[in-house]
Formats: sequence, C-alpha cells, structure tokens
Amino acid sequence: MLLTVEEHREKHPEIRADYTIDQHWHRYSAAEHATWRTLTRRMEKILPGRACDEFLQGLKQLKIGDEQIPDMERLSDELYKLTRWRVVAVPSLVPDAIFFEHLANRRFPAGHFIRKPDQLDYIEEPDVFHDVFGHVPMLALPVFADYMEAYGKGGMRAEGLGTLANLARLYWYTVEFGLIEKPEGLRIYGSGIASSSAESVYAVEDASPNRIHFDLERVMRTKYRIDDFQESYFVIGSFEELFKETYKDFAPLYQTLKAGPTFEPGTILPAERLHHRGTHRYKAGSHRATA
Ligand code: HBI
Ligand code: FE
Repeated sequence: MLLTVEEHREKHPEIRADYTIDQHWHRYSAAEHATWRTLTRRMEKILPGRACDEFLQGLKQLKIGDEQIPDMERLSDELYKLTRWRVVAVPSLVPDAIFFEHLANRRFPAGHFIRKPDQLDYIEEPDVFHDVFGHVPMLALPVFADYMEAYGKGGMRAEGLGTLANLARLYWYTVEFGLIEKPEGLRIYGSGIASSSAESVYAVEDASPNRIHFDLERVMRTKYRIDDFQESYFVIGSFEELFKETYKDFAPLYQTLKAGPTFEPGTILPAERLHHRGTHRYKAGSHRATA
C-alpha cells in the first residue's frame, strides 16, 4: 500500500521528496539475484512467439539479462542513449501525482525490491522484476517512449480535472495489459502480461477472454480487474495508432466521459471490432495474476 516519504525513511534514510531512493545495487543478496534468474529464465522460454518483436528487441538492446538484477544507473545510461529515458529506484508504489511527474520528465520509477521466492506467481506491488523486465524494454521504442511521456503529462492535467479513473483505465488496458495486432497474430506489449508467465499464455492463446480493437473512449469507460486475469484485452493496430489516438487534449473527452455509461470488464459492445469473442469459461478468482 501507499506509504508517505517519512514512513519509508526508516528503511531508506536518503529518500527524496519525489520518492526516489538510491538502489544500492551491491546490497542485493545472492538469493535476490537468484529470484531474478528464476523469473527471467521462465519468461525467456515463454515470450518468444507471444511478445511483440519491439519488446524482445528492447530486452536485447538494453542488455536486460537473466543473471542478476540490473543496476539501474547502468541501465539508464543505455536507455538514455536510445530515447532519453532514465530508470529511477523507488521503494514501491508512489502517489499518482508523483508517478505522473516522473513519467512527464522521462523518468520511469522502478520498484527497487524483488518479490520473495514464495511470491513468484503473485505480488501486490510492482517490484524490480515487474518494472524493469516488464516495463523498461518498451521504453527503448521511440514512439512508445513518447506515449509514456504524453501519458505522464496527461496525468498531471487530469489530476486537476479529477478524471484519474479514466486515465488509469487507459494505462491499464495499454501499458499494463495491451496486445498489438501483427501479421503473424496478436502479440503482447503490456508489462503486466509480459511479467507474468501464466498470463502471457492466457492473454494470447486462451479462448476465454474477449480481444477487442482499441478505442480510446471505450477503454476509458471500461473497468478492470486488478488481481486476476483480464476478462477483455484491447488490441492496437500499431504503436503509432496508439500514440495518435491519445496524443490530444483530453479535456473535451473528459466532458463526455462524465456522462454516459461505465462498462463491466467482460462487456462486448454491438458495433465494435472484435478480434475474438471470449467464451468466459475461465472463472475469475481461480487464478491470481502477477503484478
Ligand atoms: N507507482 N511505483 C509506481 N508504479 C506504478 O505503476 C504506479 C504507481 N503509482 C500509481 C500508479 N501506478 C497508477 O495509479 C497509474 O495509473 C497512475
Ligand atoms: Fe506496471
């Protein structure tokens, strides 16, 4: 859950007002590096053929390996050369306003801790595996790096307009659980999927969930599940489409969003473009998705 800077100070005396801390890479134990190895090696078997090339390419370009937890300073130096983003260590969840401010300045806040061996399949808060392995590879792609900065700036604006819920849904159904249409089929780019061995298979192959073509207003009206597989995944045609769709002033959209319906996660609307109509055979609650 969300702690204040002061509450974090006991464990992280050097914590700053923007919630950043020093990673102290040398303090990670052999057991923590071993957990990183277990998690990354599992995904390295599952993601080829399921994650999009841009994600796999980002892992390679940034040399995010399966030996040890990455040193965020060195990782940032590589990433900065590509898209002027850096990765900064934070204790875990930070307040929305702080989160948006980092994204708006091309800083990705990554949890510095790593989950315990008995939490391999489910964890409440974003740890270094979810954030660095799941999120950072896509930041090596210029159009996606620009999308994330625009999202941060949009978030700072939304803060004032009190429409964070709509924006959080956009983040959830793209950055965390987005799929992209490729000639060879649907592929993962969302970090919540790419950092979950079970959901990486489910999201692309299982007949149960809906797979619906991305529409900005529709996504902003759709609620999501936070601790289980998604009942619907949204599919973009390209990263350029996602960026174009969202790189506009949201104010008019927020007005329309204030009225009109909010949809349950499994809803299918009559006129929308379906990639797959789910069977919903998977019973929500029978699995806990990872962060
Ligand atoms: N903090 N460290 C961290 N990581 C996140 O992904 C994160 C966060 N705070 C808020 C948040 N995500 C979501 O509410 C966003 O939609 C804003
Ligand atoms: Fe995340």
